Amino acid sequence: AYEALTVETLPNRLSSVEVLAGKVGPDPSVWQVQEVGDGNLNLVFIVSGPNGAAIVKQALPYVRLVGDSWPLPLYRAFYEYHALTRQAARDPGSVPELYYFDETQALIVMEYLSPHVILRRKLIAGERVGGLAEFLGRYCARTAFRGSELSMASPDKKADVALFAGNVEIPAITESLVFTDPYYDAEMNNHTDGLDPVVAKLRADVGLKVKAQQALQRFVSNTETMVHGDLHSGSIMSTGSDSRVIDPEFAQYGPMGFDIGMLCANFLMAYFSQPAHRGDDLAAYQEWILGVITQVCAVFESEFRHLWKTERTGILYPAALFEDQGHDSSPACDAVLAGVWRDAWAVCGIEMHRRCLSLAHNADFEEIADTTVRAPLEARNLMMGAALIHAADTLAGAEDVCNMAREFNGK
Ligand code: SR1
Ligand code: MG
Repeated sequence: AYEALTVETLPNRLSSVEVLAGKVGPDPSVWQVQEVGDGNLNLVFIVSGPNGAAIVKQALPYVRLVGDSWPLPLYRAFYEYHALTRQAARDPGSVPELYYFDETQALIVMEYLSPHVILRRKLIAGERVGGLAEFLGRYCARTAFRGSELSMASPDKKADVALFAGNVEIPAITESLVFTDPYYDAEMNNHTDGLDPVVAKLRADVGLKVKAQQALQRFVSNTETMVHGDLHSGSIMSTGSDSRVIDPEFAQYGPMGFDIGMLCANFLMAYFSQPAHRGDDLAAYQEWILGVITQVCAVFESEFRHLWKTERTGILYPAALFEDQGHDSSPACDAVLAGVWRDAWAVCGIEMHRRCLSLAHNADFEEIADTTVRAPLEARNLMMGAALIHAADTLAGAEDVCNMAREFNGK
């Protein structure tokens, strides 16, 4: 039967997991175990010993952030395991190496990334990460393209959509906390003192709520690729020059623009929160963040177009209809990408809202202790989120988005 691990019980309970003993050391009595989970849901242990270290991640049967009043199925570890295997195949080297999975115990043993730290911590500390935009742009394009019928054989895609359709409660969190709760007085919501007038303005904007619900409709009904589902800066670990994506327990089949939209939102929130974290180098660091957004989007586009030309092996836009007849298929690629960006910018604005208004906030703003400093920065972020949602169909590209951010940052 399932039993949550503790720092004390882990060595005995996992002593027979050979791959763990191989990574850490053969004698569990000398393993050192630290619980380091700082997310909203799970237990995360670093297990170290004479041979090295490994991560043991175990799902809890409830939401850690809230407590056992909010039960949550253990099966999310199953989907995380399957998502990790697909991400590793679709963008090799982008995720931690998987060592072992125990479905009953809802636990995954995987590579200990060191000296990587959570990217959000680096952004708050004003650190730069080499190759970040290239890595993330490629990751988003490869996983979007290779998880869709642009690349996958139709029966494989259908089987995978069916597999992930068993994950009900986890996407439901996103459906409510991300897409819906920010726009009404939901029970678990909270926001910083001083934001009431901005919040009232957003909730009075019927057009905005329609657009947010349209984005939700696409999120729940458009299963075009396997998305990470929670690609924020806390789901990325980096050194000064290397990055990996972690934590795909929110994986589901959804719109191709979802991950890159959520990702850009988290860079924008890092941008808007910087005045509280930086001194002299504020302007330069904020511009570095905007440069990352621009570059992520440019790399996404160029990688997606490259895959379109070289790996279009699925049922969609087959060469038989285009290249084989001497027709250029790039207008079709343009049209697909236009849909991706429309979805991405809408999700981006919605994520900017939910992290200030719904249950789960982010450290970029939350660690600004003085709420008279925090509230105006969050207000800029909220207003830009609304502008993005309204303009999602018509934005020319990431440069437009960055110019919009510069404008709101000056307000
Ligand atoms: C109750 S879970 C709240 C949030 O934590 C996860 O990391 C997801 O972002 C989710 O929306
Ligand atoms: Mg997570």
